[in-house]
Amino acid sequence: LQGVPAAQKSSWSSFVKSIVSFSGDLSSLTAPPFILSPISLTEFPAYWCERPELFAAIADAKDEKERSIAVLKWFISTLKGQYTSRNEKLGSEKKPLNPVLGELFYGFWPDRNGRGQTNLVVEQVSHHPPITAYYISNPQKGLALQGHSAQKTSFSSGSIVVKQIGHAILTVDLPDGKKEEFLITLPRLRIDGIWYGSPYIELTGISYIQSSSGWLSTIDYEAKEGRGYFGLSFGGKSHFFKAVLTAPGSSTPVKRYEGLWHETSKDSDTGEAFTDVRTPKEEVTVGPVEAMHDFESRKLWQHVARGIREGDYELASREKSKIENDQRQRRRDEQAAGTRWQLKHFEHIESDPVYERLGQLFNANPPKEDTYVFMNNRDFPPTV
Ligand code: 0T9
Repeated sequence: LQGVPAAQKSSWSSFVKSIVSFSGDLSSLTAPPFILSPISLTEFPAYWCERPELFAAIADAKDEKERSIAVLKWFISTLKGQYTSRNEKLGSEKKPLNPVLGELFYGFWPDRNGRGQTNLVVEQVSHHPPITAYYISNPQKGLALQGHSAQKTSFSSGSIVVKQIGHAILTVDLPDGKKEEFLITLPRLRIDGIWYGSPYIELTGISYIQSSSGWLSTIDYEAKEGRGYFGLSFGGKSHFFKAVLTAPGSSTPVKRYEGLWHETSKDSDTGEAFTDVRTPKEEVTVGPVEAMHDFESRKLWQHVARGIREGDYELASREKSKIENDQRQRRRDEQAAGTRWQLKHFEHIESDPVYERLGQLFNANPPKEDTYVFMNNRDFPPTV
């Protein structure tokens, strides 16, 4: 139990036992203080855009094939932030704050060198189970990413296995007035290191990026070895991936890439550099807490977060109880009044038509998924 402070060893052991015998929504389990993160899950969609210039570059690609390559490059370059940044910042993977229904997170990345400003809107659209919807747009470049994220967790031979539910659709407005769409599916996660109290994420399985133009990227996180130009140089290492790009209606790879998604990757055939995320990323800009709506994440959780950061766990748990009691009261009031919580920015639809249409092209499983459509009712830029 090297990751666990002496005073919390027995509470970690009983927490691990409760995970083992539990299936469903892990976010609702009470965990020992050392593993708590002061950051809410509503902040996580910001990982999609911490390299805004790679996002913007999608709009500058010259044709369908190049756009698919630009989307793959941007996607792979987000993985380090999505899946290893808590280890780097907080020492290990930690349990994020479980957002309340209606929790909000707004932010942006400023325009720089003509890349355009990128805006972020996040809303917690369900509490039980937790579902987070997001909309990221760069209007100047004609780019918009809409998605939602939920998880199904189970426990298997010492690891937490997380199936990601949800998908993202990237829409690109082309100069000729047409739109190109990309359906992005999400990999499975394995959370290892649980026994030692120092959890970290490994990606498993396969994910896809299907373009409406027909180009398809298939990303394999479990490939054991590279076989291209680099021989076995990346093989067997953690965070290894291989990706292939196929043309419309063909299954023969036109491009192959491989490498470590948290470091660098290359074109498997030419050895040319593909992604490099060793350089610093740009964190999202948010307004001051004083100017926030009560349900904006950093305002809502500010005292809980301070308690966790400063090791004042009594403060954290007292403040968390206040939030939970307020939520319970709201739900009771709604029930008494026969009303339901109204989402602010998203509208739920049972089946996403873009998912259905693009999913058919690569036999997506499941063939249909629901979605949350952004209502286009947030003005940017916010005042900072
Ligand atoms: C979408 C991402 C997701 C959210 C997190 C599984 C997890 C909640 C969901 C999938 C983002 O785009 C990418 C990264 C990390 C994922 C989290 C890692 C994690 O541990 C939590 C779960 C709910 C736990 O908190 C498990 C208990 C904890 C003690 C293990 C550290």
